[in-house]
Amino acid sequence: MSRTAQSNEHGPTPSEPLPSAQPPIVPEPLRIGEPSSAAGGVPAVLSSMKHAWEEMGVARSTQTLLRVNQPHGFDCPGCAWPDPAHRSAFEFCENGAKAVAEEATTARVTPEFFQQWSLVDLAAQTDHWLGKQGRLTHPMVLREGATHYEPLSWDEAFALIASELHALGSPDEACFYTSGRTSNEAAFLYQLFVRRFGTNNLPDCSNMCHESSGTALNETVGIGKGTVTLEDFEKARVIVVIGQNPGTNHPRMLTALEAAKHQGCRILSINPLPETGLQRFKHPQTVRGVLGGGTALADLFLQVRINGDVALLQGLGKALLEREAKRPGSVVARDFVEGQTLGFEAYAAHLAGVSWDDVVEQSGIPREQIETAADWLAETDQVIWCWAMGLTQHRNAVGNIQELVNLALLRGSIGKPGAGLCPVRGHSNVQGDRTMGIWEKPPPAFLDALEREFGFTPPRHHGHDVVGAIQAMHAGEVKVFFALGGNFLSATPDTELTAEALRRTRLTVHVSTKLNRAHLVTGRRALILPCLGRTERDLQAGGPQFVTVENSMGVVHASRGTLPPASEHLLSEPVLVARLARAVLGPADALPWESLVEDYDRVRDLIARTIPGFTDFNRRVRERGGFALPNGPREGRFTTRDGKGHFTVHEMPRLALEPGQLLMMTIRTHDQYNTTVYGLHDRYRGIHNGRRVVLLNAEDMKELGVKAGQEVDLTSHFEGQRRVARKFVVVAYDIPRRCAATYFPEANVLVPLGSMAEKSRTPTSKSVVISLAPSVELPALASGA
Ligand SMILES: Nc1nc2c(c(=O)[nH]1)N[C@H]1C(S)=C(S)[C@@H](COP(=O)(O)OP(=O)(O)OC[C@H]3O[C@@H](n4cnc5c(=O)[nH]c(N)nc54)[C@H](O)[C@@H]3O)O[C@H]1N2
Ligand SMILES: Nc1nc2c(c(=O)[nH]1)N[C@H]1C(S)=C(S)[C@@H](COP(=O)(O)OP(=O)(O)OC[C@H]3O[C@@H](n4cnc5c(=O)[nH]c(N)nc54)[C@H](O)[C@@H]3O)O[C@H]1N2
Ligand SMILES: [Mo]
Repeated sequence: MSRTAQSNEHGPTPSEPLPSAQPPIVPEPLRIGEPSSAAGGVPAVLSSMKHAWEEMGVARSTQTLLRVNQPHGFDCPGCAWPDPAHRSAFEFCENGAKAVAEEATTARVTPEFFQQWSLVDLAAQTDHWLGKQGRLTHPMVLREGATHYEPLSWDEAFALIASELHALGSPDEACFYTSGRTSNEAAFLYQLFVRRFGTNNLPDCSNMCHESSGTALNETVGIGKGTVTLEDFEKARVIVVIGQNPGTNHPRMLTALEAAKHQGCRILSINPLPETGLQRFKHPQTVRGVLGGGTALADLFLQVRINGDVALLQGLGKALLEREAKRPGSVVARDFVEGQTLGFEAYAAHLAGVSWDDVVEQSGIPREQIETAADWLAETDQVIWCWAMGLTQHRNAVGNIQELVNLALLRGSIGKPGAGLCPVRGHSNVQGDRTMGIWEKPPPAFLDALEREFGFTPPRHHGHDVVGAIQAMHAGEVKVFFALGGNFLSATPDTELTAEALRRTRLTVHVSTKLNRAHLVTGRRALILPCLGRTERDLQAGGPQFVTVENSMGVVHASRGTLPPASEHLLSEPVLVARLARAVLGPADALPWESLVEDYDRVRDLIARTIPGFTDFNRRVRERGGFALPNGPREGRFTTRDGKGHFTVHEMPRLALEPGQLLMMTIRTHDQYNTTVYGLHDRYRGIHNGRRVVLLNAEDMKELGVKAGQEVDLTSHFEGQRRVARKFVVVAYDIPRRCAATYFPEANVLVPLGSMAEKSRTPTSKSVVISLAPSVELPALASGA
């Protein structure tokens, strides 16, 4: 396997293969069992312990896991679900334990490792294998034409980036990506540096995630965030979980749902799949949960067709308005609607024209079930709407979310206890990063504040989002790509096209904790810059530092690592950004970058002076549990320009499939964190030892003439373009007709770059039109050809 490192001035010869952008297709001894009947319980405890012990050993596991989400510990790098006021000693879940183990592993990726492994050889390994190699220890460079990374000093790394950035024709020829784990302090400094450099090219993972929620909510209620707190879950009478799989992706949310159930709250689950976590939950950290039968969660499960949500939500609205017509004043929150909202008449008129036949056909839900759900919504206004990627990644994603806002406005279910909107965020600080100004379309007021505080003229024209960045790199308009975290190559749509876009740049830079495929598909030159993770001690000249994050419910709190750093060569993200800024902006730049990061309180003072809601930041963040940011709609005040909540009207999208075509969603297994593959078990869905599967309805399988266990090639269809992914194993599953499911990121190659949500430009990762055909053996091709 090992080849010696070598570089030459002329780049790889044409016959040399390029590192592959997609994981290799390896034989997987797939085992299909029954989906689990309950989430959590003993298997969850065993699974957390297995991952933790394998990566960290027993003593380190105990020491580390006891610090997760504690007042003096670190924020779990898993998800953005908030911490309860009364925490238990074990305030983490199975998948949080895996996220922590992934970072706190004792394995290391050293310069010797990179000397042994060429990029082509590394790219032939699976994503699971890449992650298992451990933490990155040194800054590494891929010189022009080289086949291997080699170590370099931090100063050399920053000088190299500075020279490439200075050589650009305009600052807009560089893009600066952010993944949502970056702390508030690092994010604030980063956007400040990027804008001082002169561009708003700040794409982030949010563009692929909850951008549709932000767009939908800003337009209708005036804030791009949710309006509930964790306490609202204790008071709600109905909680709707739509397009979200909390059992896997936000397991601690199940605790809140279980508590709500015990208070008599009903739970309505709307999903194409009967996700285990929503059916029954055994709390893995209570005796009752581990030994008992657990709690049945969902009272009603509406098995909606993929992208049938607008139809379903309009059906619910229609059913509510029919009840109102029978008993005027019984359902529509008249005072609220008249006093605080606009657009109700147009909405009601539109629903009057929607036919029940269309609702039932397009949603796939029988009318009786819609009527039952409508009865619940008519009985109480204490309703919380929770959603995630099942709503945000469709062409009509903004419409999906605005239709549920319509229902909340109709019943007056915003701005009162036990009611409101709850987009459940993904990355642990994705919401905070946006608050700090990581946004390619910064609001003018934000730029005005930067201008006032820092005395420079920030660029005003909008920058590239994720899709725009890929297109611009592909067109040769963006020549330097810098990523603060994440795995841009594998997380984005259209893997092969994105790979080509990255390869056309002059320089790609990744600030990372772990090795991933984005390090292997590079510009002419590339850097890997290793940084501290959440779990690690951050010691600067001013003493031990902590950082801050904002959770899904707008609460800002501290996160303090305790483990010794994985290597003495790591920089913290704030320090890394400050040193980069100095190298690029030069000694004359007036900001005291070096001293700012000696003590992060100084960064927080700048945040307090520029960002609304952060007054007295340093004092308030030291209070137990942190503090909540202002939220108009939560406080009963819409913050739209006219101060009103807005009803909106949307055409019902119609399923338009040709014979043989299916609508495919790309989803997460129980054993991954986005592109990080922890293991090969999707335990709750009963799929073991493999990820290259396609879940199909048994009736569709018959019609298409495919059998369980058979290998098929998937072709996606978009505007006359075709994309192919080879060798997926067919699994018969409880999924609506003409729907299919595959796993992210293996199926990203099928997601067309041009297929985006209207307004939010989020790739439509849950609405991919595919057809399938039995796999045929192709003659072996050189990889990358
Ligand atoms: N362990 C773990 N935790 C995570 C992550 C992880 O990868 N692993 N990722 C984090 C991130 S960044 C995010 S954004 C969140 C993601 O959290 P989720 O949004 O829960 O993640 P997905 O697996 O994409 O699941 C989408 C869910 O929506 C359903 N769905 C798909 N299409 C439709 C539709 O058209 N209508 C409806 N009603 N439902 C639909 C799917 O069946 C699935 O249950 O989780 C965060 N937490
Ligand atoms: N088809 C399809 N595509 C999708 C989705 C989907 O549902 N379907 N979901 C989308 C969503 S919701 C999201 S959020 C994106 C995710 O996109 P990204 O955020 O870009 O991807 P991740 O896989 O979360 O990034 C993992 C990498 O982050 C690095 N990392 C981890 N911790 C740290 C840290 O503390 N600091 C730094 N600097 N680096 C760190 C590690 O090197 C790791 O390899 O993917 C999107 N892509
Ligand atoms: Mo996400």
